[in-house]
Amino acid sequence: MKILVTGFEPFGGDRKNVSWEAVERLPAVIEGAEIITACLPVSYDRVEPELWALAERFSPDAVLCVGLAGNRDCLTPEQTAVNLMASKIPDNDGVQYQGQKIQPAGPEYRTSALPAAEIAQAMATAGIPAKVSPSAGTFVCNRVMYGLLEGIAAGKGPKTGGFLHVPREEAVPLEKICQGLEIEIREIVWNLK
Ligand code: PCA
Repeated sequence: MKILVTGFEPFGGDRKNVSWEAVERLPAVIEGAEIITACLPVSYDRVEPELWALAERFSPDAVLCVGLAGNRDCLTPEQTAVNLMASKIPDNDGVQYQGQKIQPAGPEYRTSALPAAEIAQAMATAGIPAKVSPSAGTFVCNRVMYGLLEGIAAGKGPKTGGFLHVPREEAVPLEKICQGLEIEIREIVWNLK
């Protein structure tokens, strides 16, 4: 079994992005599954092609994308992606959408293929600050989650996948973020077995 786990490069003037710092530290194998890691660009337009290029290259059974939610104080598995792009800041290509749809003919929302509430509960039980989130926002993280769920629904390769937002290290230490991330991956592997 193979799981593709992605983090994001820094954006918005930050020098690092804790999502990639955490993903980078994952062990090569979790519960017998091979863990493949990659860092995605904070680009509305390039992020999805890059994700599917990785999926084509590695044929993962599941994909978990991880990103930073700088204003949150705990780990938040995402329940839904919305068909909307809008942000107060431009992405790393200088692109800034202000209300455009991701897929003009696509559904308003796509629901995570992963049991987000159960995963948040499993983290909380292990002492990791975590809470399920109803929405991945409207920036690049939501953009890639929507595209990932669309591809899974269309039978593009991975059987399942979803999105995890993590807080800044000032809110939750990196070690705890890494532990929470591993808990989510174990849940994904158990569900696939
Ligand atoms: N967080 C941003 C994009 C990249 C990241 O790590 C977001 O929440 O959309």
